[in-house]
Amino acid sequence: KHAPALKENNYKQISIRGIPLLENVEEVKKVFNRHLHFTIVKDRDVATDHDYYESIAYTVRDHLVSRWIRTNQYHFETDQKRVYYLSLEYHMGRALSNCMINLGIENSVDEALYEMGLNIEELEELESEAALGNGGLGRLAACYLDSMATLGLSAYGYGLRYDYGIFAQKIEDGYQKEYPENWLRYACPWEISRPEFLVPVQYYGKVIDDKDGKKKWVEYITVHAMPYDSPIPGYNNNVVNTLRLWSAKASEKFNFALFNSGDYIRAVAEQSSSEDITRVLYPNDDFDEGKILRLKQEYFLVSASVQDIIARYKRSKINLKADQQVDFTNFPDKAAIQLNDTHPALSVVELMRLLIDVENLGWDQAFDITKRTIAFTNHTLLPEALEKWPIDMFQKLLPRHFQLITDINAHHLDIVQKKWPEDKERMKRMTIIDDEAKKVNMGYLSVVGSHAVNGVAQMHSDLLKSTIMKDFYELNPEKFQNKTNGITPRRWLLICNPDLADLITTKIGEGWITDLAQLKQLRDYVDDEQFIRDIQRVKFENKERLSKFLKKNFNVNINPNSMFDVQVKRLHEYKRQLLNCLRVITVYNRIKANPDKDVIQRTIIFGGKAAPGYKTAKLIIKLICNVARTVSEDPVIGDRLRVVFLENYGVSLAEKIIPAVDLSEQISLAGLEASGTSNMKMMLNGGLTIGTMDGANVEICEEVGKDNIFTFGLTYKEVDELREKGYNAKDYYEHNAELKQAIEQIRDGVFSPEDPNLFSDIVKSLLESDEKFMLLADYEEYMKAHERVEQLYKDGTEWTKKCILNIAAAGKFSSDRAIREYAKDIWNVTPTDKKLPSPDAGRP
Ligand code: T68
Repeated sequence: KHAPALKENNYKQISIRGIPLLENVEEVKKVFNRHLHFTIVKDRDVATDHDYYESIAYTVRDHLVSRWIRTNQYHFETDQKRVYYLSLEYHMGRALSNCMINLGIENSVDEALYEMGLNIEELEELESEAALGNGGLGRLAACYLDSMATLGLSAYGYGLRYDYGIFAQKIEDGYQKEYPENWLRYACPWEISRPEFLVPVQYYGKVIDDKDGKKKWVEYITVHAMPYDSPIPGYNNNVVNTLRLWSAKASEKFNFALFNSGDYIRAVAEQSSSEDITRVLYPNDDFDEGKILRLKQEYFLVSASVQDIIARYKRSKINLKADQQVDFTNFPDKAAIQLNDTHPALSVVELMRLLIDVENLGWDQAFDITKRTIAFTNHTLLPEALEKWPIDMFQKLLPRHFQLITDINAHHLDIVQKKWPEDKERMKRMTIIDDEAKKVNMGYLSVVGSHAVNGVAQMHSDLLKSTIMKDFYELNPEKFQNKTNGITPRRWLLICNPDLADLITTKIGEGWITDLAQLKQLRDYVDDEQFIRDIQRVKFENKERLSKFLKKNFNVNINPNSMFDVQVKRLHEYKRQLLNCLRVITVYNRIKANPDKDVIQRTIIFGGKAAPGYKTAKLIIKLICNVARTVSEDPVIGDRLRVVFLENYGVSLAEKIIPAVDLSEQISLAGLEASGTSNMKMMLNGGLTIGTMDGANVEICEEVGKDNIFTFGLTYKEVDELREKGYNAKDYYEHNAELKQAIEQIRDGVFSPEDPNLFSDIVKSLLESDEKFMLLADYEEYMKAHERVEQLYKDGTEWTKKCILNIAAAGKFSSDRAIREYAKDIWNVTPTDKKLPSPDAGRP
């Protein structure tokens, strides 16, 4: 029953990657059988496909282990500066194919499984994905781990091991429903728990003055952080770094009073409440809910990680040799801590606390060390996303930290006052602790406690300096930098689009895999007719594959001969899926009005999760689904237009969609999307962009040239001016008949005949209160841009040439480039392209 399609498998053998040695294949089979027997404890009569998946995962993991141990030994020996990436989110996706590719063993594994009658692609689908992130921010962390390992950095990711990552999205009757996703139901073969490195984390209690005049935190409760380590293999360099995720474990002392009072059962039962800290990922992107459990999570990550970092410093080579009190003077030369947004901003205060209260350093030295160690990345300008904790809540949960922030703030305001003695307003604006609003501003804390602050695309970094961080920029201009985001070319081309990867390699060799700028050599082939045909064939086959997958898994029918026009990303008003929807309605109306006109066939694909509490976003999903239904039920439309909303968009689905994209929708209002990264993924896979001048779109346009991208809409400056003069939706509504018609149809229930008022809130906000997202202001130009798209698409060759130019220009958007910049400008560490010795080559 496992006999795989022979043709497909034969085809996969014809590959430029890692020629399999028969020995390896035999070895893989042996290890696989050993794991099925000894680890899974099954025989072939009762083994399930999932058992086979686990056996192959353990087999691949075995290949990692000695490299992993070796990497740690090597990092100890060389004692180079370590980089610590702290993030509340890691959207890793599946590990199996990534590990096989990075280790260069995928062909041996393929062949071995084939000989045993198993199909690797089917088994891969059984891995539950580690979806411990919301959107771009969590995926960025995952791409950066891949690049740090590939560049040979001694780097560690620190995060939380949520029992439940992002929810599973189902679309029921057009509505989003959220279901918990228990990704740990089957044990995860990639993680190793390390109970011996358990770390205590403290909450609540109070601070007293000790006899020797020191501050002492007492009467706190303790929760333990249990580390789980996962391997992060570099590409083909024998490096395996570590992602350490913390899980909350009750401390036996948690309910000491209850234990002592003899209420043993209750004491044990209540332990689970402290373990709730890492139960679930908050499903908001670009939104701060301000819940105490979230603050507990943030401190949990920070405290466990910073203690771990200090412990590693203390047992590092220089300190073991020193044979004396550990000297923290060199700490910033041995550790760099990067904050992925403000979520781990408490690192500033926790490092201060540990240096002062535990390591007995003076305040000034502790603050100097802290600033030189920590750096901060901002991912958004949206006011509703900026973290500000209520003073009461903060002070109760973390009394010692509140004191330390008060001290840091006093020190900071002192400097501000010296620089601008007369400027009371500025002092008020710049305070970390806002006594009027009774909030602690985590963004300001992050800037004050760091030596470097960066945005995630040039435009975003510029706006940081001129808007939300203006005062701070004027105080410390030298801190502010840009680090334009990137994506890993391993997962987002080599693995997800193997046929395109092979095609590129036949032309320019495989250097691009670790040096993506080499793609520019493809420009030499832009007029090569055979190459153009090959690119077209690969794209078509990817579209066919996606169509089959959607048919099989979602019973969705799409036509691979149509243009795949795709907007997949979290659902958020600022990303303007609703603008796309208005466009869809207009296209629909045009076909109806002019059924004999020759138009290109389009499949318009949406996908993305809305935060469970975000009503408007959820209603937009419903509208898109209803429009899709109306279009598909209309006999006049035929195969000219198809609209689909794909369920449960995440990393694994993205890997299937991205290679099949013709047109990439990146249509946020200028100034609101910090960078975007799906724009980069689609470009790299030969999709053309239709987009506003926002985030990294600006740089995509610079790289590929404005003739090879469809830009439209207000610039940031124009948005600013329009807001200044007053945005009036009715101006656009009254002057554009097609726009008016589309909105009226929504208002009149054309897409919701069973409940004509269903979308009245959407209509109301479009017409009365949309100065935030200005949908109508960009509608007309958006429609025109789509007409240019259509014109070009009619000429398959010209279209494909632009695809080639886009791939050729995507080099800048490699996360390797981004990490090289962080390494040089922020962390002061040096990447290497040298391989570590392979495991059979003796200890380094
Ligand atoms: C995204 N932010 C940016 N936030 O929106 C996107 N927020 O432009 C950028 O490309 C990406 O970060 C990477 O830099 C997010 O994804 C969140 O997910 C988030 C999570 C919790 C709280 C706030």
